[in-house]
Amino acid sequence: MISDARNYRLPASFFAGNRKRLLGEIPKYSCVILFAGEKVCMSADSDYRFRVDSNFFYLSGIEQEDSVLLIRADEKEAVTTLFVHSNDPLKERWSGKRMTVSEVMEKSGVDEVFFLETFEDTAATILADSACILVTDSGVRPGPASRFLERVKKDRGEEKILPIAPILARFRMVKQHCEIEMIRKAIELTDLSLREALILLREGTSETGLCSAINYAMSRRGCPEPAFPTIVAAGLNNFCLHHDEPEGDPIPPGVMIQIDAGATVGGLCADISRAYPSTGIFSDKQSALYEAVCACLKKIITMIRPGIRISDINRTFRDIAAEKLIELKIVDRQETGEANVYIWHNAAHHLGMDVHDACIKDRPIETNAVLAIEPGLYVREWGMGFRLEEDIRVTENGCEVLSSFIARDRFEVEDLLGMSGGMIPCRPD
Ligand SMILES: [Mn+2]
Repeated sequence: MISDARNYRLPASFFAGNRKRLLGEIPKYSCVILFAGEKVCMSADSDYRFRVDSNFFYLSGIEQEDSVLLIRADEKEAVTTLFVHSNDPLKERWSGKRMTVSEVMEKSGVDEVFFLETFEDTAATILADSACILVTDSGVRPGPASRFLERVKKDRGEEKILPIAPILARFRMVKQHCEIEMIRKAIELTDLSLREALILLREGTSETGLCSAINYAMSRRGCPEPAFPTIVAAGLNNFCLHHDEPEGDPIPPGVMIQIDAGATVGGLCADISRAYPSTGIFSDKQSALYEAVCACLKKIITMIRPGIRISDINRTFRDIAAEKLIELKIVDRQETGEANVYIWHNAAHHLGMDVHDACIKDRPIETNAVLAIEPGLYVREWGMGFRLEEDIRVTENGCEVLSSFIARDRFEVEDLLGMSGGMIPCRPD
């Protein structure tokens, strides 16, 4: 069982392997240039916590801001270089230690490491070389990648640019063994965090209480930033899918609590959703809707195998969901189009370094793809709506539910909550 996320990281051979594979797919005499990204200002002189660009990380293993990766592919061989911040003692006094050259070498396995001060000269040389094909990112966000792309377009025109994103999306759609191991650990950490938080429910708590408990459990085990803002939505807040500003009022008895949370380990994400009755025991209506969503989830899991597409999953989900809504008498059999009123989102996405991971839209799924499967139903008339979400790995003839050990069965959930229907009055946080 995981005790600390910091004990796990992808090996340098993973990043070196990704670079080698990329070289097999780009023309000879090209230059790959990728940017880690920069810190983003929050307000005045405070920045948001830095989050590295995932494509940069996939090829370098480095998470330090402003770093640049350069791969020069000549006729015969390729040289990989990382440009990183120098170890400025004054900056380190304020902002903490930067990686040393040998740490960068060890984590990334590149051929050489230079300080960023030398990057401009190198960039100018590459841009002046009219034969060279530049392989770089689209730079959708403002930042160094988009600024560099603008410069290339101006100096060289668009025809010498090869976008890297589609190539890397194709790679990233199929996970390697070490990535799957990291996702397994991220799921374990998410499970631990959920279980710790749910203990609070026994004595009464708020959305804020649960949300902070989940984040705290992750953080103190080496995951200070979850894969995405933790969602805890009780009662009518169920009807905000990304309710990530938890409220401090006590959660009343008799409502459903949607939790959607995920830890990251080694740069890979988990994404798990569960729904719990605040009283600890499902009422008849809660149980009926819960079983309906479970049935959708189970049905989807049986259909997953190599060759299917995300759109197949979504179509199956909508069909079975409509059937369940009719069974529950929420929708009339004569008006099945009405089911869409209660189906608010699709039921699957790729999962990896990004929680909604890179993919080529609707490309058939291959063995070792990792998906989050998340059917949900939202019924305003009943005052409740929720999704249940599992993370799965596609196998040669089906799929493995990586998160199967996290209580989901209705009776397992009631056991886990351990409240026997009696909740001690809520205590505001
Ligand atoms: Mn998800």
